[in-house]
Amino acid sequence: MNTKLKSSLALLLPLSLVAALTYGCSTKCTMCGSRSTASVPPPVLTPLPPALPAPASQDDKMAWFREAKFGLFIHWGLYCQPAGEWQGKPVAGIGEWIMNRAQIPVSEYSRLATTFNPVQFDAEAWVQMAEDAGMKYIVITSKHHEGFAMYHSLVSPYNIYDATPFHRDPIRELAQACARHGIKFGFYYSQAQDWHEPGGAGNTWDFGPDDAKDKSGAYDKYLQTKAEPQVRELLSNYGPVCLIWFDTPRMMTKERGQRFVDLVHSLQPACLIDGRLGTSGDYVSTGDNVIPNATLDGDWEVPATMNHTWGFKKDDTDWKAPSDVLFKLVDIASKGGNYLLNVGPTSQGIIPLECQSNLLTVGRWLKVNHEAVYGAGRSPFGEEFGDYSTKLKDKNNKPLYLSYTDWRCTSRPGKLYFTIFKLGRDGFELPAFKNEIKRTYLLSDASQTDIPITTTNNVRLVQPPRNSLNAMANVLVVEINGDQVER
Ligand code: H79
Repeated sequence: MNTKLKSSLALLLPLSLVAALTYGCSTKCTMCGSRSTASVPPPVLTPLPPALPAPASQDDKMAWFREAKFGLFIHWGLYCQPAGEWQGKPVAGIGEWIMNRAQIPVSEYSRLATTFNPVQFDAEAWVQMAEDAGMKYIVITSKHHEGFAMYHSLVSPYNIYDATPFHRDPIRELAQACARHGIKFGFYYSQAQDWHEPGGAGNTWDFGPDDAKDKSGAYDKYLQTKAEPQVRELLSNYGPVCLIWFDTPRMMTKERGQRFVDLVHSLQPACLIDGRLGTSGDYVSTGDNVIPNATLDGDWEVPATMNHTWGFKKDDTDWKAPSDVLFKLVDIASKGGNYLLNVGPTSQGIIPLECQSNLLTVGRWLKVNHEAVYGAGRSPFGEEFGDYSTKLKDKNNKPLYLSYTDWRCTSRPGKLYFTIFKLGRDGFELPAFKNEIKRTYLLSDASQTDIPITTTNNVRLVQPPRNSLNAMANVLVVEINGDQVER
């Protein structure tokens, strides 16, 4: 449309209509918020970097993980097509469990592959989103319990490259994009449950009870002919793998678990193993969406999701608000852990836009306040986390734990970062400690203007300038004498 016509139209028509006439009249997708349905051309494949050398020590091995704090979990599989609905009826529960919850036979469920064609998938866009959200690693489902490989597997034809019209390997494309962006890349792999295989755990509706598979040797056959060879492929063909995220270790004896450990160590000694293999890994995984009430020693990670499902469900748009995600991230970091936060892309290959937008808001905050999060140490306090109610009881009739959400503290030698979520009228009351305070300033203040502290009756109050505050949270840096807090 020429400019003259456009401007004369603009006089007569409302702006939105002009935009529609100018840019094409696409309606907004009610599921993911996307306006476009245009397919994205596949990237040209370039060589991937080699796997990393063996780390010199466990500390060396864990270094990137301890620095990272925030990762993107992606649950993507055939289940994103039914998206929580089977034969016109909603199926309760988490979306990636639909095959189990609706007891769908393998013969029917596997037909989902024939229509899976996520033509809007854009690895570059996903990785850019993760980077902009301030996430340092990505973990994607290479195979979930449904048994479908989301990469080009030579071990089983039940994979996205061979069994779908898409005929591409999104894992390969993501590996390449991650390498380009300096984002670590790892895999979720469901080692025990595989509802597609007669010997895999979990599918009792087609293949009978699991203990029979264990006794007959079918389970070991599944492990040795599918799970182990697929883990071998993932560690051989996709460049450096930062971690493997095993899950639900059903019938995973020490011996069976050790075979996976040996495989990972032999192929990529720098690759971490999560806490759900069935034998001990490199770090502890908390329960799904479970944030501990206090600091935990050692290395650990909270797997959690942006809404109430992991795989995409069309009727779950209850995204966590940016302020909630930010609180959880700082809360977890202050307790010594990492936050692996999940999104479920659609069958078109789109991460729902509102979910993206909330993550990007967190990323903008982190751009300013990154020093308080990445590589930062635990809180030296603890009273900020919460306390047990003197009145209310939990479901086990024990005193109910009430979480406080006013502030969290992270640390570095000689520095405390108080991330303040709720600033009282009188300012922020510093917790008691003996160290002399050298300087106090807002992390968002490039000039690091010192904020005076007023002390009355041994209570130290800091009153940050109100005009420059972020609506979600503000980080007060307190530089102290001595590396550690003395109380
Ligand atoms: O991948 C995500 C979940 O699918 C997976 N872990 C996260 C990271 C997971 N596997 N099992 N579980 C979580 C526990 C599942 C419990 C339930 Fe159910 C699934 C509750 C409702 C559906 C199984 C089926 C138990 C009751 C019905």
